[in-house]
Amino acid sequence: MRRRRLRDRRQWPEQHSESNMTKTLSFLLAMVICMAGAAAWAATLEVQAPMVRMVPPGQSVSAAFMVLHNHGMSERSLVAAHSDVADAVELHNHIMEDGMMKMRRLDAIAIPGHGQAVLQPGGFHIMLIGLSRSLEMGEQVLIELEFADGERLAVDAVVQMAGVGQDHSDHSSHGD
Ligand SMILES: [Cu+2]
Repeated sequence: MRRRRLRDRRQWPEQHSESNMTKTLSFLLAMVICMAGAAAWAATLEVQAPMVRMVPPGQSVSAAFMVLHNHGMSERSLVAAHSDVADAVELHNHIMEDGMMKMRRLDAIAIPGHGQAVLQPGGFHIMLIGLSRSLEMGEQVLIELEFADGERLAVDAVVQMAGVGQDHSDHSSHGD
């Protein structure tokens, strides 16, 4: 079907020379390899323990945390996140400046090849600004992650108290 469509569009002559056929075959083969490659490549990102911090009704900001695993060789880059529970969704980090913990907006969070990026309280996080509704304990919030190469990954993040289910205890900061 795809072959016919291509042929029609390009209006190839009735009689195909052998080299044309060879070209067609290698083109199709390249496409198949490409598609197989894309599937394998998409599976190289893994999201672990996605969660959204439970906040009291009326509070307008929250944050999402998770661990992003990159099973591929090359670095990946999280460049945006989207969710309909908030008016704006931003990538943030906490930095220590003049002895104070401050939040900074980031353009991207890098996930090294065969490495991970940990989004957790006091560190990298996805900031949910202007919550469009109250969060309920235990509910799942859909968050779409957008990567530099255009890949989008949808994750269901569970609303829970921050710190629960996380490996790293958080003594350093209660600020975020
Ligand atoms: Cu923040």
